[in-house]
Amino acid sequence: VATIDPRLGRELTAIVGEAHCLLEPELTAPYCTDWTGRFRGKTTGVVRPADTAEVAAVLTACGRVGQPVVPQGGNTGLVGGGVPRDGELVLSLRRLHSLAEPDGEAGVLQAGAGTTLAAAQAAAAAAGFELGIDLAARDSATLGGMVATNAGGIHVLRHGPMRARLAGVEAVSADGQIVRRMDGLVKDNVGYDLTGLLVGSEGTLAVVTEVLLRLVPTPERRITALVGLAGATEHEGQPGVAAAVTVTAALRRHLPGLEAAELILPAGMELVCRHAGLPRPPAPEAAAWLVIEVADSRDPTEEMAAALEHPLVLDAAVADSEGPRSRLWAYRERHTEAISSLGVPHKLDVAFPLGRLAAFAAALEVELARAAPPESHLICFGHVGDGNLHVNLVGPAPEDTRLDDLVLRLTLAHGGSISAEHGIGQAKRAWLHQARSAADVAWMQRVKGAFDPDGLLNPGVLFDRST
Ligand code: 2HG
Ligand code: ZN
Repeated sequence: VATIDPRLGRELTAIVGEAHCLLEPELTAPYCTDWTGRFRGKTTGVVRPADTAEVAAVLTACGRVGQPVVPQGGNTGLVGGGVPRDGELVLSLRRLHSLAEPDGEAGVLQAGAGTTLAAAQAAAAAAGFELGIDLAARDSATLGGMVATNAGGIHVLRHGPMRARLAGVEAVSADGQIVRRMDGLVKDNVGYDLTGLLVGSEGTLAVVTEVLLRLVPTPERRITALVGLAGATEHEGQPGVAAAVTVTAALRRHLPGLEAAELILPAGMELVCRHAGLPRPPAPEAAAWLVIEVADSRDPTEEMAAALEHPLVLDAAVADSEGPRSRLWAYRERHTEAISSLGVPHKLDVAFPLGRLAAFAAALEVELARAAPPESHLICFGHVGDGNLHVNLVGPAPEDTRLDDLVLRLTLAHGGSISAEHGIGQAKRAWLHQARSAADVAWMQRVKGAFDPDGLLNPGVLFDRST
């Protein structure tokens, strides 16, 4: 624990109330470790403001004494971007969970930054809409955190990432100024796109307090399939991944309503079945599986069956109602917890042009077989429709980044991105300069300096502390 400046402690208590200014280690502990258990640090305290005015007052008070702050939502981040490192104050946004009635005419939903994705989805559904964004951590992940990380998830293929779903934000700067861009105008070119700039800024520029999300009408029909594939041995690269890429490309061409194309490989399938006690999947000996989802105004069953007439498709299980659909999704969605049951994972969230994914996966297997200790596990899965692979390594100690280095070096060598949807956080900060040009990093640092000249917002995330 780090000790708080006593005057600041009194001021924060006066702003948020005693019950929401946590200074005791037993109370602050859950805010100090990330979901994976890999990132943990010390904090001076946790404040839980109730509204935007209180957020602004907290930031102003912290600014006066130079107290650094880590904004935190549902604490489901995977790159250590939402937990304190060295005595920062945790600014928890979870109490900002106001949720307006969906505006069906404008097709938008207004919600506080601390609203969980699941709560926002339920509000949209009650009015006949969806958010067009979904991910496995929906019950805890908050909308503000999803803006800060430009979260992606399983429907990016059709509706884009958080950046595309966002019609406006309200945010507070390090010096307590509030900016609202919540009109939801599709056309609005008055100066810089501040909303766009905050998406993916990982809490380093301002604190998001409210969001306006675009809605899509709930489709009449939605079907999900778990499809076992034969290895595409005649293609270059890892045969299961190559098959998934080939079949996904075919599905995309023939199924305009394709919403999700998710990849599972044998190591992950075996682990998730064992961990979650799931029945054997279709084609148990497959080289890969796809979870695909198609949504349309008409019944897409026949269209999907025709699209699955592909030489690499071995077998499929299809579901068109809620219970059976979520039973198929479990094979994919329970990967993250199944992996954590093996130990503290190293998570490398990388993306490639589709044509390079299989070659990367093959090179990864070869290099890790050589470099990884024999008792370690490599589990890869992800959003194949977006070229996004979640490389999970369990074995090396949390602070041992030699294999992380190998994976990210290989990623760059294959023309990929070192962060597809989880962000840079503290986990990948050291690789920023290899992934972006010197001029690019310099521009980003100028933006950071303009928004947060004293470096009080999420120091040590994205950039080194010294920069
Ligand atoms: C997912 O796609 C999340 O389920 C988590 O992005 C990925 O656990 C992971 O590596
Ligand atoms: Zn993901």
